[in-house]
Amino acid sequence: MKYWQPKYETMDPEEMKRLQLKRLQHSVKLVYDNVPFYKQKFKEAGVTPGDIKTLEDVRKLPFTRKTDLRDNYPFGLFAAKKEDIVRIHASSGTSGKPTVVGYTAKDIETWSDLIARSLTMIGLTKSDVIQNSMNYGLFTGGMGFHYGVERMGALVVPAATGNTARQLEMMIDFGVTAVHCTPSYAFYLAETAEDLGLIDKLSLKAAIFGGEPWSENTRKQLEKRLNLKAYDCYGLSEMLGPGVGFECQEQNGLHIWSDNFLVEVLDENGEQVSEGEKGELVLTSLNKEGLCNIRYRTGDITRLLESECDCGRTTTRISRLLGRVDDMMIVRGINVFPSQIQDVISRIPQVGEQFQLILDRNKHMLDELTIEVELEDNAFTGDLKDLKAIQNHVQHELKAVLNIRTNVELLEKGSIERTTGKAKRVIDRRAEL
Ligand code: DLL
Repeated sequence: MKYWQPKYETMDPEEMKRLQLKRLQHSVKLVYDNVPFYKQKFKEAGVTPGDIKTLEDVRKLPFTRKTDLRDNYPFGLFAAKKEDIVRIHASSGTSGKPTVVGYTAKDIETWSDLIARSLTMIGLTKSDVIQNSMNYGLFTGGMGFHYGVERMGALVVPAATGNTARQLEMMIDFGVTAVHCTPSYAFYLAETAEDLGLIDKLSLKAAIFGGEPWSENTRKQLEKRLNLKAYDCYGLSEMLGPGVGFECQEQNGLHIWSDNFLVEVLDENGEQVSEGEKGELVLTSLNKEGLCNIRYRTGDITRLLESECDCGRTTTRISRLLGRVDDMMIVRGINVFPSQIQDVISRIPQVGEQFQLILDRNKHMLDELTIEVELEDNAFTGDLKDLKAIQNHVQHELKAVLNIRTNVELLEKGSIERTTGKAKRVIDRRAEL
């Protein structure tokens, strides 16, 4: 089967716009009538549901941010009655209370179908065995994805996270053909499988990576080491969870399910960027009941791509996520994104993929950025001169991209803590000084 819901996946663009407008008008009315927060915000912006006459009118509506969900913790932004909410999930932020999101029974159905669409899109069928190595708690990557696999009719192995050797054993014993995990964890899995000599025993053909940013080089490396095809899955709890955007077999950008989400990519002044330009992804729920977010600022940076794709789907397309607006570090006045550093490191064969960034302030109150990376076993000759040369090379490559001097520290393989979920890459100690 090529498509899960061909009607929506291949809809004529003009018809899709009409559907989006109808659904946008419905969403706006839903929150206006049911969520005091939205009613108040719309009032302040001088807009009512009746003002939304075209899709472009979405720009009259105010933005919503993560802080709005936090300020209305836990259920203040829910658009459905509490008795109609059948499940909650939550995402832990860097500070304060988590963000709580709620789903009606219909939302869970919709979500499962979007995951089933995505899995079908990468060629998986009900004959596949899919291991879900994501945290099964309040995190959406566990149960959210799980129900989608079941919806498609494939066999789901709810492995959750932890015990990497056991994860590999399950993959071998159960004939697992696809795995869903964070890209950070995939490195850990690959490393462990190599150490235990298990790579040849695996029968994985696809991996679905999501939950955090990763790069094209990471794809190349992991595809080679695990002998599979790796696909990008984007999502956020505020919109659903995994499955908001997903790559097809072209592996060239993510399809955003346009019947469910209205996409804007905006510059720092809130203006729509032109095709191919970088900007912040802003999403509006078009088909949600429990939590229906209007113009939600994801904080994620992407590019709008031309919507035509050789896979035949007509949805909006975006590039892989290129970092976060708020992840940006300002080091000696220069904007630095962890994703740029990840990209440089992944192109240097003498060092591994694991890295950690430490920001300090030196005695002259100047920022110091230290990058800890692991030396690959085969790059260690025992000669200090060689180590120094590698260190200089990494520093040089980073300087060329970042335009700032950094301190590179080479560590023994395995020294950087491995993670089963999302990696914590940045330790900022500047405020402590
Ligand atoms: O991470 C949902 C998810 C689970 C997506 C499993 C994919 C797979 P949150 O915990 O709310 O939800 O975090 C959402 O994670 O705004 C991005 O910054 C980041 N993120 C998620 N997927 C990707 C990706 C889940 N493929 C936040 N590439 C988002 C880059 C991603 N960043």
